[in-house]
Amino acid sequence: MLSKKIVELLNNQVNLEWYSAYFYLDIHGFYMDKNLDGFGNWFYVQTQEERDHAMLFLKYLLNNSERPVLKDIKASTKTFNDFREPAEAAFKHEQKITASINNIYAVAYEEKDFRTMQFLDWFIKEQGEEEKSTEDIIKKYDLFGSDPKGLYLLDTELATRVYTPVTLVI
Ligand code: OFO
Repeated sequence: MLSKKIVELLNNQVNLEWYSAYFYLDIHGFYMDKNLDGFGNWFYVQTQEERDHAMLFLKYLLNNSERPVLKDIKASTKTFNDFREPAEAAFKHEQKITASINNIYAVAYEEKDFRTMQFLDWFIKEQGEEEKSTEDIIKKYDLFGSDPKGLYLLDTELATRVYTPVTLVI
């Protein structure tokens, strides 16, 4: 049985993951509107992954006989002045998500909730990848983004990202 505190944190994480999906959908729209379809594609795939993350937290609650409590999903209020800012916002956002997951892990550890710790292991690793992949876009943009041909090639590279459904067994 999960503690009240863990249930509350997991419900909050469901909402955060949906917010991530919504946030990246907004960034997708920003880039598509600027005809950077590769950047747009990358963030659309990211949106799909975030939806999968939300559903995994939701399923974990259900598997533990807890009815998920769905909350309102905030709309992003961010505005962007150049092509770099959305990637930077995404990197910062992922750092916040990492902190949130680490916090759930720390509470589970305190409570000796080994099941939740094991469930979260995948997310701990995933957050390392999430931070790296968003930071990589910033680094590549800094290297090539100011040159139109470089920007075009980077956009072409980001267009190749393909959505693969998360197949975590929980
Ligand atoms: Fe769900 O990893 Fe990003 O936010």
